[in-house]
Amino acid sequence: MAEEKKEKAAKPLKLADPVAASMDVATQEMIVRSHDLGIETVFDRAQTMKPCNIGIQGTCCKNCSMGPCRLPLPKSGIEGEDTRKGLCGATANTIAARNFIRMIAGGAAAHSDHGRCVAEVFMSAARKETEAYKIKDTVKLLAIAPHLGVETTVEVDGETKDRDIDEIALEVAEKALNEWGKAEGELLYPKRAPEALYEKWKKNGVLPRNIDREIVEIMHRTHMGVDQDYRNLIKQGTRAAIADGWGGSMLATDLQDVLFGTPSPILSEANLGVMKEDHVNIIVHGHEPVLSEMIVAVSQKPEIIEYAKSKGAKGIQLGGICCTANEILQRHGIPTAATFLQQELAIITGACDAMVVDIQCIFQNLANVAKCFHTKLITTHPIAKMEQDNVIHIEFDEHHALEDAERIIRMAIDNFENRGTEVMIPKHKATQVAGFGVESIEYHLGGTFRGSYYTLNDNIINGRIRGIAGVVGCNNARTRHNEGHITVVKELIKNDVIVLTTGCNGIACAMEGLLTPESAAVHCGPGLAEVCETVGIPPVLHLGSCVDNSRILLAATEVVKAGGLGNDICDLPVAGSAPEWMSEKAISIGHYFVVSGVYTVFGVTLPTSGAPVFHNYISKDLEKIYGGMWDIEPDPIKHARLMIAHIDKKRKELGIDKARERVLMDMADRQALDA
Ligand code: SF4
Ligand code: MSK
Repeated sequence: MAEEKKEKAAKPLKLADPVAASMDVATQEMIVRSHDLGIETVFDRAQTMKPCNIGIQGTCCKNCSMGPCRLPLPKSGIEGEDTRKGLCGATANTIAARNFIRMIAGGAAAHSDHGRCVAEVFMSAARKETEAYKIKDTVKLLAIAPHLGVETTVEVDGETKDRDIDEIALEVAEKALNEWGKAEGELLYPKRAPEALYEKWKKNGVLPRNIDREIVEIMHRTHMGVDQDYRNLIKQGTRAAIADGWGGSMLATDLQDVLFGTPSPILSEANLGVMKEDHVNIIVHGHEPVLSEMIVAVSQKPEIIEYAKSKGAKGIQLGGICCTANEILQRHGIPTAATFLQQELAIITGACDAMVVDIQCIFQNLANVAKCFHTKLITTHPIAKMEQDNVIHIEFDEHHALEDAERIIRMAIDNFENRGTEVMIPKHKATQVAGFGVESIEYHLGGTFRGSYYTLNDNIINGRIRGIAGVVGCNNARTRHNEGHITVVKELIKNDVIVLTTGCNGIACAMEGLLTPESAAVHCGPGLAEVCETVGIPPVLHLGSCVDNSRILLAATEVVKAGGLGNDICDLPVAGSAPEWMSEKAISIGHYFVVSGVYTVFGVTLPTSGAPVFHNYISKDLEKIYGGMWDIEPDPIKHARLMIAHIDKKRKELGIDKARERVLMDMADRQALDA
């Protein structure tokens, strides 16, 4: 028996098949290298560790120590009354709803706590307590001030004068920070939604009171023995999700834009091939731009570049992973090194001199991989440390931000000479144009005379653009890396649906070359290709990081405002998707899309399958209340077609389905003429 046990423990990890694990060639090459070097990655662990069959259905409750109570759906399904219950009597619906809204709480907390951190730095900048951060984009400051109830003008002796910008910044900082914990009233930003949507939220009693309260209330309601009605539970999930999308995330995006600049289209590159063998490679990874902005600034200082050269490097190459990548990409064109699932591979190149991590989506296994190389792994945030002893913690503080950034960069430079001989950087990288946002879409697709989103709406109405899709979210090691993302997006643009992307979907699309205007001629249907060619935009517009999904909400609001496509987001020919989601943040994002009126399809799986009544409620019934609904479809082609079918349904309801038929006929006629 002891022998048998020993043999079991010594059993080698099952290795991933590189081609089955990822569609990306650089990733495949690096998985092979990891196997050659005997270093385990997430792709291998996904072979060995299989998900829990009950957890995946959403019906395992461990909210008290009488459990865990596990209520899987019987293989034969449920016939008649569903008698499954936990020790306390909790039904499968209650358990799945509790788990689901706890995921919303986790996601909303992550986005919103990130936002709070930015708001605190913003306050320091407004008070001029720090040299490192300044109010950079005063136009954006003036644009957001009224939404926070801050006046931008003042009456002096009967005359209207512009208010002092420092005064406005300070009041914006105070009002913004107040949104997390104010004692009375309701959150201010949801009023930015179309009026019909705001009224719907009001009528249904889901307007958030403040950001923190809605998250705390989820933890209370889901405690053992509190809320036991899946409809009431998801109602609170709705309140917290709105507090995320139209609160914490939107504030994070806005305040980051004011501090660091509102993005505008910018040229860059993506994939592991952006790392350079003869440069000091510093990879920043996580979500918050407050430190990475400083790293960008310091890395460009002539004396720092000279220091790198004095150590034998030709310069400093910054690269990003996950949404820290998206933040510095959209404002500075810093290339994107990797998606979420490639993070270990960036170190396995042997050329990563320092990996600087902040918060969210960081694998603890990075520390184990870093041990095999010279890479300095540096944690920087007080709430995100690692237990392994090779990890260096340099706590970042906005009051000495530039000094912290310089210390980190010098550490990376000093580490350059410690590289082993075994460096292998895959050659693969692709060009991308990123940095789109509500403002730049207006610039590219707005009307000359009427401003706003007139041209975009016009092209939707005349059918050249069939509809708009927001395709976002993570990678998931339970499915082939990037395949869901790329297949869904290609199917959409082939059918003239313009795609707005964020997060790791944006990175995946960049790696596939879909973020260039030239890709329109290759991959798009004739209508969308014509629009992209005319205005010079890619068919997939990268709007930034996870918190920047708020840009998609505001872009949809602008489409409503521009007119001709109904009065509410749920009237628009739009759909949402997260083909390879994995994080709690994705569930919060998905839910605020749904309750903002967007039909939203998730890939992989949804933790509701063990509770069909609850699942039915968040799909069919929520549509009757908010106009949006959840759906699940793991097959990426079917997934995209569900979205297109929804877009067509909305076109029909708007009475613009005929216009599209006519345009397609025109194209066919034109093609016939060309032949
Ligand atoms: Fe089981 Fe109820 Fe406790 Fe959950 S709360 S673990 S269902 S007894
Ligand atoms: S980083 S949350 S894996 S998108 Fe925002 Fe990517 Fe998902 Fe993290």
